[in-house]
Amino acid sequence: MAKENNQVTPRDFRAGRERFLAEVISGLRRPQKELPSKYFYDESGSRLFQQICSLDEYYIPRTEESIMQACIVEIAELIGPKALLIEYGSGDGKKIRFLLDHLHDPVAYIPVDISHELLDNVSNELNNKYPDLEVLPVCADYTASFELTYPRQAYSRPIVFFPGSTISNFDPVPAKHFLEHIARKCAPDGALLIGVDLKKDTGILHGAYNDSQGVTAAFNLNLLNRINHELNSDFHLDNFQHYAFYNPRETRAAMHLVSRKKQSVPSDGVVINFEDGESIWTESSYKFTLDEFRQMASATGFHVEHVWTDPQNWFSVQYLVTR
Ligand code: AVI
Repeated sequence: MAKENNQVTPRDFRAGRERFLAEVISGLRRPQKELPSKYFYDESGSRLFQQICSLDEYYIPRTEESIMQACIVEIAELIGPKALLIEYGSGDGKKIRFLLDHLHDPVAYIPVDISHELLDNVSNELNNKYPDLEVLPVCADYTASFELTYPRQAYSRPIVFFPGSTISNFDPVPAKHFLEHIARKCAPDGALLIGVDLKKDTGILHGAYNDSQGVTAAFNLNLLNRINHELNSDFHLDNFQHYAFYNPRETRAAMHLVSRKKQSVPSDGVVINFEDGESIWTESSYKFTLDEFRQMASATGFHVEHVWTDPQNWFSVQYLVTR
C-alpha cells in the first residue's frame, strides 16, 4: 500500500462495469422491473443526494444531527477511549468529524465508500486535522465483499458507524445479513452506532420522497442517465416519471420510474420493452418502530444497549453491542 505524507491510498474493491451491467439487465428482465438503489450514487447522484439532505421536507439529516448533538457526551462515554472507528458509506465525512471532535482519543478511522474522490478528500482533510489518527480508507461497495486494513496502533474496540438510516434501503433479508456481517466485525466487544428512521405520519413521509423542488425526482431519474453513460443505453428521461409513495402495509417508502408510454430501450445490445405505465422499482426505504428494529437486531447477534430519539420520535440513533 502506497503511503505518502501520511496519506494512505485507498484499498480498491470496486466492482466494474460488468457487474453493473449484469445487475441492470437482470433487474430489467424481471416481471416487476427493478434496479438496485446503490447505483444512485455516481458523482451527480451523490451531488443530488447532498441537495436532498438540505431540503426542508427531507427530515432525516437534521433530525439525526439534532439527536447526535444532544447525546454526544453519552455516546462518547459509551464508546470510551482509543476506539477504532469504521464507517460504512462515509461520503463527505461530515458526520465523522463531529464524532471525532467529541470522542476520547480515537486511534484510527476506516472510511468505506464507493467514491475514490470522496475518500481522497476526506482522508486528506482528516490527516491534516487529526495528525495522530490513522486513516485507512477502503474503496468498496460495502454490500459486497471487501477487506479492512487494521491500524498499527492498539485500539480498545471497533465501533462501526452507519448513520443516515441507510439500513432502511436494504430489504429485510439482506438487512439481516448485513447486520450479521457487522456483528462479526464488532465481536467480541465492539459496537454499532446506527441511525434508524422511524414510522411517522404518512404525509410527512410522502413529502420527504416527493419534494416540491423536484430534487428527489432528479435523483431518481439520474439513475437512467448513469445507465445511459456507463452502459451504452438509450433511455430518454422525458419518457419516465418519478413516482414515490409510502406503503403502510409494507412499512416502506418506495420509489419508481414510470414509463410514460409503450417504448423499447436499447441497452448494450439488449432491448428492454416497457408498457405504458409500467414501472422500474428503484428504491425501498423501510421505516421501523423501536420494537421492530430491536427484534431484527437481536436476531443478528446484537443487543440494543441505548436508543436516543428526537422529541417527535421521528428518528433514532442506536448503540448496539454484540452479545
Ligand atoms: C440513503 N437513504 C437512507 C435515503 C432514504 O431516505 O432512503 C435515500 C433517499 N432516497 C430518496 N431520498 C433519499
